Amino acid sequence: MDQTESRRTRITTVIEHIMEQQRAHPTATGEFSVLLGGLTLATRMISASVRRAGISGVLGPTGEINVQGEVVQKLDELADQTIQRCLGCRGSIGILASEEVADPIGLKRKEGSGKYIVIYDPLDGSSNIDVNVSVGTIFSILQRTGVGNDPDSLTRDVLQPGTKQIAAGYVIYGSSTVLVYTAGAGVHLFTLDPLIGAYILSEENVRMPEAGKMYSTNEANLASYPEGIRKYLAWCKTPEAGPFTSRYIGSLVADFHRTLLKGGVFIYPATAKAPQGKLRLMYEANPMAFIAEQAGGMASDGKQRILEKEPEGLHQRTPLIIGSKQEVQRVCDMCSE
Ligand code: FBP
Repeated sequence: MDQTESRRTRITTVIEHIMEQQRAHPTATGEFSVLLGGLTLATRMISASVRRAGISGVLGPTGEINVQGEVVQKLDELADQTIQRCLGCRGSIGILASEEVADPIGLKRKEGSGKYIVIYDPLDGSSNIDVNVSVGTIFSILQRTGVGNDPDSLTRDVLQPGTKQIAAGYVIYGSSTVLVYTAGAGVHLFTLDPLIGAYILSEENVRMPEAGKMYSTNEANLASYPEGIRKYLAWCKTPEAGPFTSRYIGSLVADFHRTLLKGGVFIYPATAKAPQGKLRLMYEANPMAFIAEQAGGMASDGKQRILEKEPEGLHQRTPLIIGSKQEVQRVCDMCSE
């Protein structure tokens, strides 16, 4: 029985898995697994809230508008507060940056290094919350480069390119709750066992298929898509290319998770409504791009590798083309013709 087989049959929790990975790092202090412990606790609490949403009065809007100009859903707010509570008390974290909060939050540290930055989308797929369709939490982890706690120093520290991520992941609250993460040594899946309340290793070193005849995009926006994207989607419908199928859930976590496991391509380009694209670079595109590349896939904005984009703002948007290498490359080739 090989090591992976024995690890799976041995019931491995996510914290054990990361501690085993960290053992390979001579400089590891255990602070990272404490951080991840905070994230797994927060997402287990959010998972419980999502599952009971219809009977606990947390469906619907709060009436607030967030920094994106979007109506804040009660579950968005609950998820954000839960993450701030669970991570705010962990000494290894120096800065939190949330989709729901305009500026990075500096955490004054008595103990602990405060060396980590956690950038996150507390509840992705807001338009699907009230209709019981999969939503999720997305996170990206960086290391602080500075020490200041004034707003400029915090923002300067957060605005690092995706190549600087030391870990990234997401939790999808679907038919089951699944945590997917990478710390730069492959992509691993953990399923939350609601009976014991622990994330258990369910798949290790996941590989995204090199190709896949499935595209995922909101074709209602087709008329205002860039020409290269329209060309690619038209090509997918030709006998020469086909048969392709189309799948679009409208929650990035769910559409990306399917693409990770089954292959294909997810496309959210610039549109008339969103000339820079809709999805956010720091807490949607970068973490998904890190996972995609670690699984053998690819992520681009049509011109540039997502992970090499120099960020200019915490909430900046970007076009996103992500998925199987062959498909993403084909889309980019058609965009550059
Ligand atoms: P938030 O819900 O976190 O704001 O994320 C944006 C999002 O819902 C993505 O999950 C999804 O891919 C996209 O917007 C759907 O956009 P549209 O409704 O325009 O297709």
